[in-house]
Amino acid sequence: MTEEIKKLKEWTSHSDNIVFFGGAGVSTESGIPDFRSTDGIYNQEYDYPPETILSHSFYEENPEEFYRFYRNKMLYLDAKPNAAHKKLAEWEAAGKLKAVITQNIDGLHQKAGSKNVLELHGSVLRNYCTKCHQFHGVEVVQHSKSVPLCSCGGVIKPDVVLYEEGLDSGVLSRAVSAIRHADVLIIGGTSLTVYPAAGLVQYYRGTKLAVINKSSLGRGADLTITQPIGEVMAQL
Ligand code: CNA
Repeated sequence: MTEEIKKLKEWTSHSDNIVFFGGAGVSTESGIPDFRSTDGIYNQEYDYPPETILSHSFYEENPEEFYRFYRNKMLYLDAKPNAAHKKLAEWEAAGKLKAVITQNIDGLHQKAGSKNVLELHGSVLRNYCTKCHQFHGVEVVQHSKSVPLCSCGGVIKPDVVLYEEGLDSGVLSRAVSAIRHADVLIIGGTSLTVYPAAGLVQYYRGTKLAVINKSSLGRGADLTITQPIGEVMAQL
């Protein structure tokens, strides 16, 4: 065990107010590609950059292309939680962790057993009709050949925050409050480049900010670990 991991273990073993803030890198060890790693979605061949396809205006103007990309690149329904998701759920059950704040939309934290998950960008598992507002499971989107439609004829939209769309203010304020009151804040598997989510970090007031990220974020953390997050969390 490295000195950094030893230190994080010491912090987390003495705390009952850990908050975790994570991104796509938390799920790469579950086989879901992130956006910005070398094998991430940004480096795969596609007609448009993901930020363009996953924007509200693109969704409105090219719904068939949006759903083609979405079905191919955003749905990993067989993925299983890895050691990072599991450790966070274990800490919550033991009364040590207050919240998981995630930019991920894959539902893996809940699959691992976490209860207080603040999904800043929504979830692929929830989908709703834009006309009659009925909720639908992900299968309707997964198995649709083109734009998924409700029995009422309305378009079914994933409950996922697209670029150009606003975040849920209730989720955002709960995230701010959790971070503001956290003792240990662990930021993991995120490039911290997507706003407003990335700006949440500024609300932390403590002195135990740990970053676990494969690439350096170049920010003033109290502890930085540049190893795969699942491997790190398995040792805590
Ligand atoms: P990102 O910009 O792709 O950054 C991921 C970061 O994680 C990078 O800095 C990587 O170096 C790092 N990383 C990758 N694998 C690991 C690992 N095993 N251990 C530690 N670090 C690792 O992703 P962000 O979350 O920062 O960007 C925000 C977007 C990506 C959000 O809007 C998400 O909805 C979106 N996204 C989500 C998923 C998902 O739900 N699993 C997948 C792909 C993209």
